[in-house]
Amino acid sequence: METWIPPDHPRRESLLIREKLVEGFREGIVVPQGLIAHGRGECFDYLIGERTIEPARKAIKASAALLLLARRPVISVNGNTAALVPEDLIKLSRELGAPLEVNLFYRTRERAERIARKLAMLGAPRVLGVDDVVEGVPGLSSERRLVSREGILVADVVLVALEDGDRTEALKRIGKKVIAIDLNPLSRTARAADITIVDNVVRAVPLLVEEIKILKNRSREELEEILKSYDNNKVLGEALLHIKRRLEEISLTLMGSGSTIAT
Ligand code: PTJ
Repeated sequence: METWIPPDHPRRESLLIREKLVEGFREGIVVPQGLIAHGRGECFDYLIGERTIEPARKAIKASAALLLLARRPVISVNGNTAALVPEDLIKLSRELGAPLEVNLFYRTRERAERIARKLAMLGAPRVLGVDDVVEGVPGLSSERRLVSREGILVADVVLVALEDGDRTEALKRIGKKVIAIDLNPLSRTARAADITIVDNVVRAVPLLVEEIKILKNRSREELEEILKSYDNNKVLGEALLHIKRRLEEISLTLMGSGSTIAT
């Protein structure tokens, strides 16, 4: 990727992530609205401190357990995740033997094909959601209602990221378990999902792959035990408290250091 960002720029990592999205936009993978959605995510990432916080680690462990217990897990891919973490999603798909499914809010056939082609070119074993879609999510009027007959329609667990609350709620209504990756702990998706990983997809997906490798050989009983002790509302509350404490600390440090204008 060509970039003008200086190697010593203090916000280089964050700027490089933006570049990936801009490149995805130029390739016709990301929609302009995806750039705006990312900005909202960046803001929450700034508030949590741009690192994977403890509540997210708990959610990642529970997600790994749920995905390993699932009979038919499916990984939903949109424009932003296809631009940001395509290789990691493919690793996740391989590790679980679960298909990737293109599912878009701003769906056009051309963009769905483009995303599927990109994933296939990078080595994805199975990509659904282009020619195989049916109207499979009752009560959902957005294009996200179009789901694969062999994927989300028959899945028991669906992993979503940068999602709209409507679909998460609709998937729950038809009996799916939903795992969401969302930097905003207040979003409807975050609150409706069974497990919410409050973290940036660029950190969360690789960590999820690692956790699945660790838990892969555990018994069903052990995995079920992990899920029994998991409480999503508690984890969301902990994420919010983390933000509150962090802001308090920063505020007190600022106020203690003083900054009067010399005259
Ligand atoms: O590719 P499409 O057509 O499916 O459209 C995708 C977008 C992202 C445009 C669509 O799903 C959308 O509008 O999403 P929302 O409703 O804006 O929700 C995005 C959520 O993801 C917000 O809560 C953001 O805080 C969060 N978010 C943004 N960037 C990241 C993120 N969460 C994790 N990692 C990020 N990098």
